Amino acid sequence: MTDHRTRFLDAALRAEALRFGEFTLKSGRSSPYFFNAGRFDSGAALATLGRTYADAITSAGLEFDVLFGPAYKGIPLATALACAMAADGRDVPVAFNRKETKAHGEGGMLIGAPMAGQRVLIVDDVITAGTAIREALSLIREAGGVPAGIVIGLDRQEIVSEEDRRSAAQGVADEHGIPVIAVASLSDLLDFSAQRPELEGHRGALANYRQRFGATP
Ligand code: OMP
Repeated sequence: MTDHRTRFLDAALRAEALRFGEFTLKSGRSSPYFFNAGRFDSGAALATLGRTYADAITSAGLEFDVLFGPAYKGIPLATALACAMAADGRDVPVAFNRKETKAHGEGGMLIGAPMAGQRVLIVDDVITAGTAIREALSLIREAGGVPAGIVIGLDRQEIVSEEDRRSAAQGVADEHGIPVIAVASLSDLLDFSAQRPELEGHRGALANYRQRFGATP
């Protein structure tokens, strides 16, 4: 496992952003684990998170002009990532959206750097079935931007559906012709849990879940 994966999973455990138990997902599936990026709720935790995203992007060699953080959870993620990149000497523009249209003031749904004609990298928390990411892709295209890729914290590597057994990340990558990369994945979590005695009791449930909903690699 490359270092940013371990640092990400470590930080997620420490922040209790990664929890084990029984959780109902947006897709209706019942999962033995859940990733809640909202638990990265301090400056230090967000700085660590931003660093792991920046390192994952560098190691994947993604090219883009603007970062886009979809409301709500993508907003602090894109911001933390932009700060980490600035510390590395690259000042990258950042944009995000609001969920409600605002009729007064500056109006509109988009805030921050213009996306028209720019290669836009979407920054989000997690991909399960890919619904949230597809919405963000439409927003960028409506703004005249060119989606250049997607970076997420955790790829749950789940099948799109019983009929389409690709992972949702793979489905989105194929459909839109852009790379989808993750700081860490369910496979990384399984490897990581083998090194952590405190996670020993959860390994069986994670492996069963992957057996049931995991995508064909
Ligand atoms: P998809 O839209 O199905 O890809 O699911 C992504 C969304 O699911 C996220 O934006 C969250 O709202 C939620 N989610 C998590 O935050 N963490 C998880 O571990 C799993 C989910 C989920 O419901 O699948």
